Amino acid sequence: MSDRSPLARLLLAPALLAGALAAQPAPAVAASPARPNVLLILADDLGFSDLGCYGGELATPELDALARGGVRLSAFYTSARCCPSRASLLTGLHPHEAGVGSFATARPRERAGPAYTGHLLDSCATLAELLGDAGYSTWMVGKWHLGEPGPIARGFQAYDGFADPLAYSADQWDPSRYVRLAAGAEPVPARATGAEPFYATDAFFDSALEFLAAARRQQRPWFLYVACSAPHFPLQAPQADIDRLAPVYRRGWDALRAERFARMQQLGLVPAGAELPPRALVPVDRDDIANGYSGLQNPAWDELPPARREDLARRMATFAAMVEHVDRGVGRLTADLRAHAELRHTLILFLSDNGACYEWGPFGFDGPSRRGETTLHEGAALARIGQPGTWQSYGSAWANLCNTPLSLYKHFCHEGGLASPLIVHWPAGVPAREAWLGEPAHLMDIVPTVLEAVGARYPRERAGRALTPPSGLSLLPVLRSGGSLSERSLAFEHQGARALRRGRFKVVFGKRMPEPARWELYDLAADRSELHDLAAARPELTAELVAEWEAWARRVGAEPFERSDRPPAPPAPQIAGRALTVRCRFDTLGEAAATGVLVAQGGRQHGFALHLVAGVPTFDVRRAGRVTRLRAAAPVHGELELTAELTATAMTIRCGDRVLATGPSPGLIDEQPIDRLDVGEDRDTAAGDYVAPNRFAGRILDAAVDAQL
Ligand SMILES: [Ca+2]
Ligand SMILES: [Ca+2]
Repeated sequence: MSDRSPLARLLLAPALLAGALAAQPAPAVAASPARPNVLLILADDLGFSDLGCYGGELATPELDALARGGVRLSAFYTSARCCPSRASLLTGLHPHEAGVGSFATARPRERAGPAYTGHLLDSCATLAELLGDAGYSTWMVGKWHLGEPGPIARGFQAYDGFADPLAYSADQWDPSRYVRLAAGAEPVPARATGAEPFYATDAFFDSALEFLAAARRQQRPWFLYVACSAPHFPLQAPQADIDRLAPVYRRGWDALRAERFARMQQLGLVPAGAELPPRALVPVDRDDIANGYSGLQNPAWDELPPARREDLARRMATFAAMVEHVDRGVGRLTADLRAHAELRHTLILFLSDNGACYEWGPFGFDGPSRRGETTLHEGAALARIGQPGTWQSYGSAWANLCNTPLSLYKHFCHEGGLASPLIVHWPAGVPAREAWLGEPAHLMDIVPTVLEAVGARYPRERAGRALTPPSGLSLLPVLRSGGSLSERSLAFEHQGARALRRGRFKVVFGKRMPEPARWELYDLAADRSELHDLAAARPELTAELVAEWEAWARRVGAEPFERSDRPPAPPAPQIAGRALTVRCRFDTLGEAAATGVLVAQGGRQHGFALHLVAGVPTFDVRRAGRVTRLRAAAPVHGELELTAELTATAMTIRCGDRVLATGPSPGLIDEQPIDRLDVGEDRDTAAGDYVAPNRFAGRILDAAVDAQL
């Protein structure tokens, strides 16, 4: 970074940007029927039925107009979370093939394999790179969330968005969280701090318009990727919008869910006669962050105290206002395209990156995620919701509304995690279609679709590197004339959640449920809400689809397969009624406050876990669901060996010969756990008081469990 003042760097920005543009190849021709412009707009954590044209009560007239002039898909799928979805969207690959099967991270797990590298692999090309090669100018605003290499290194000429390429969210009101990047130039602030009221979603669309103006000067077709960070938390929006929308949401999620469902039936998105599912379950998690509803159904609106309802209505009104700002931004872009006679020759795609987000209980949270704080705002404090300095989510019950009538939420491979709206608008290339296009499609199809639309091919290699061939298929034939793609299955894996859809049937494996996770089978043609599990009635079909999922998981390196460089966990020892000695030698790889499981056996009923919490050696023993925790007094780091002992009378943690902590025993674990023995993580349900799998990012050098009668 330069040591010039931020203001000097800001003033340099236009010159640097112009310099970056001048370095591009000579102008060719602007958009044409054969080479349309491409405008890809991504919303963040928008629910399946939030848009007006999908049945939502949110006012989204601009997106509804695009839908009327284009095509809407009813079975479009994402990847259950922001970063894997973005990886898939930009590369035409499954997230695992692109290197982002789980989180984007600068510190991939030691033995997780290339599917979990945490940034885009060299073996994939981005849509920006491919369209740049095809002579397009390439622009991005918003949320990257794929770490380094960032948007410029991966093919965009200019970027205006998150300063932190790994960030999953940022304060919408704080301009210092955003940066402008251009090829060959130093980063500069996206906006002068304090110069004018800053609101990120509006600022992203300001920049998008600015980029369009710059693109036109280049006389080439352009690709603009608008990656909104709305309506992801923190829920923030101008107060007047929230005031206006709050009365809608004071009516509560039960009434609004029923109304959405009825509208979806009128729109033909849900079959007439379908049943509205009961309120969704709150996933099993720490009771503090789940607002006391861990494993329970979301509460009825009318049963909540008035003060809670007021607080929640404003949270949801803030979410709705964020979506309205996205819609208005889309309207500004389409007006600009119309004014420049470009709308006809621009392929516009609008989608969300995953389903609505439940984090973490029905009342939402305040402040850092997972800290377990939910503030009930009353009186004058209500008006502060969503304003500068706040950080709020809206919780699981509103997310349930936003995903009406689908099952569960973001994080899950049930339909509520994976299903997104997709609107395609391209007057010169795709005729408007009133009926829903029901062909199952996936965001990895966007790259092949766009490449076919612009007449480009996916190359076998690029810049001397062999590329993984795209796993997606071009949707253009079905967008143009309906019908079906060649028969294929769509498979998913994200942090333990799994699914495979083939034709009308889907197998799905849950997590964080009160019952142990197992494969479920649904007939989505009859039961899109995944209410009637057919696995027991159709065991052969279930096994066939599960085997297909496993073959896919092995092929793309999705967990639990292909982690060949991680030593297989030893067979789980018999521990019921025995004294235990758990030993682990490990290296935190320079991390001073590492967190994660060293050795764990068992799950949410019985088991033990030796783990680190911000570097502090911690020993959890779970008996009949209850955890007894022993903690060392201070954190550790580096390469060392810890030993944890459980006897009938004591729990002890040692480092070598030194006792770090000792305390009374809750007794021996008196039943053999169902979950296996794990090293470096805790699969399936959590033996300790944390969220499974709670992976350790360091290196496990050796581990053993000794059980003595
Ligand atoms: Ca997201
Ligand atoms: Ca476990």
